Amino acid sequence: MQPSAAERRPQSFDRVLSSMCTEPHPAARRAAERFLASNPGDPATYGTIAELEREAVGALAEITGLTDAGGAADFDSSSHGYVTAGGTESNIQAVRSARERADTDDPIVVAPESAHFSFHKAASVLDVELRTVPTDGDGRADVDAVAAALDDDAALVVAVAGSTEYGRVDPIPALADLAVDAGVPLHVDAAWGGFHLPFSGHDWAFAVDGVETVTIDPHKVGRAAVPAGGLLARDPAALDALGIETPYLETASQASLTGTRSGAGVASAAAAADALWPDGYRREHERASDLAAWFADELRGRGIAVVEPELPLVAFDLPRPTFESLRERGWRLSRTGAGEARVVVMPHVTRESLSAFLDDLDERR
Ligand code: 0PR
Repeated sequence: MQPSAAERRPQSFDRVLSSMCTEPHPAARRAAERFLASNPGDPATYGTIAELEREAVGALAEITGLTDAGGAADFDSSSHGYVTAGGTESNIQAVRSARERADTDDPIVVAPESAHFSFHKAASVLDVELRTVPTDGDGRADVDAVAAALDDDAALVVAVAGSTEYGRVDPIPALADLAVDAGVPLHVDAAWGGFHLPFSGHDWAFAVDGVETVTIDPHKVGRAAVPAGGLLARDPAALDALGIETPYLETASQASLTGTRSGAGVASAAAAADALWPDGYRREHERASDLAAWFADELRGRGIAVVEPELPLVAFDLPRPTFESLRERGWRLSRTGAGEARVVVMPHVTRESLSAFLDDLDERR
């Protein structure tokens, strides 16, 4: 007989290789449990979680280069962002804000085809046209193709910093130049990549003029609890554009898409950043990058074609029968649209787990 829901245990992360979720940091887990019943959507009632949200957004502002390390004394984090329910909400809200601020009746969002499917949801919900353009041969946005897709109705350009399938980082400075010339904001989706990029040497966020909004998810590489996401805006007006009057709450306006929100997500995002920013995240970036490079070498040594990793995500050729038989052995793998297997080197993925995976792979080839 199945144990009751209260007694069931989640599956272990040991063989989970393509998820972008991971084990939360122990401090994040404890904070999540304490704030399970607090609603950051009602900050005047739940003041402590509102304060933790300001801290979490303050940390995300440092990570994305909106403020310097230590934060600016007069920086009001609550007017520059909030903790969302994940990358999908952040991307929908970035599109919504751009639509509200654009001077056109038929707004268009231009995005590389590598953009996450949440932009298709955004276009559908918000009744805007999503114009996707091809990527270059290596999976990054093609700047000329983006330029060609811009016209007077363009409301937003999207860049991806850490693509879902290949971990690619678009040429953000070039896309930002284009966007500035066209008078259109640039949104950067760093939902997964955002906790690696401060250490990888890329120009990717608010340090680049023209980047107006950024998605960065604490519940992925940030090691907060699911589903803590982040939306950041350079200009408070971009967040104001999302505000809806809240007649019966003590606070006058709400920018989030959802109403009641996860106090666990918010508290754990603040606690994880407290524990890990910057040194812990830097160490994890270095560990995961080294491990991805090692794994790519091991695969190549077996004569397997590998997509050279940029951030710690390795895509490689794997015939379908081998893929299926590894899944049957319990390995949780997924495939790119083009059919490669992908391994996302998340904090729970170790040299030991990848060695065990390679042993199973060797047996099946
Ligand atoms: N932007 C990027 C670049 C993403 O990779 C993702 C999620 C999102 C936005 C959307 O984020 P949320 O799912 O938090 O709304 N990418 C993964 C994907 O769709 C999400 C994922 C996570 C899938 C864990 C499976 C899984 O086990 O593949």
